[in-house]
Amino acid sequence: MTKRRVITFGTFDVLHMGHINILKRAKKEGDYLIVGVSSDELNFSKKNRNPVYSYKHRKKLIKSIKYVDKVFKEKSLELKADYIKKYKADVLLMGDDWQGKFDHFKELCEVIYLPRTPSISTTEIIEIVKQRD
Ligand code: C2G
Repeated sequence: MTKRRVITFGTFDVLHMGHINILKRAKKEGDYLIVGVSSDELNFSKKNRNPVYSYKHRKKLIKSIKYVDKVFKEKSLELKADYIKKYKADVLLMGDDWQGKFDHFKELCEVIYLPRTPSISTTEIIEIVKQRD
């Protein structure tokens, strides 16, 4: 039987339970999980700040998670169709903060949005740490 390949994307800066939960649930949707980790430049353009951890470190962290089979660099938000085709993804999976944003890829693969883990985000962790100084 052919493997069902799932692709997901994210910055995954300051790794936390929300990230682990979505990767675990993403893997359950198939057999092989491919993760596009945002480049530092893409993160800056999305969030207007540099990531706390560089791409090199974020890639290493994501690669070491047992649910993840393959990691690559997401260089642009506009390249999703190319990545879906290149990695032969059967499913594009994202957290529901992206609900509806990727529906146009339904002609290429299945598109699934999963609920975000409540009450945790990289931005919030950065704020908490700042307040402790
Ligand atoms: N996430 C989650 N629960 C949280 C926080 C994040 O489920 N509490 C999910 C997000 O929904 C996303 C993934 O974890 O699917 C990665 O989150 P981010 O690093 O914030 O990713 P983002 O910067 O939104 O990048 O091409 C799309 C982008 O690259 C996604």
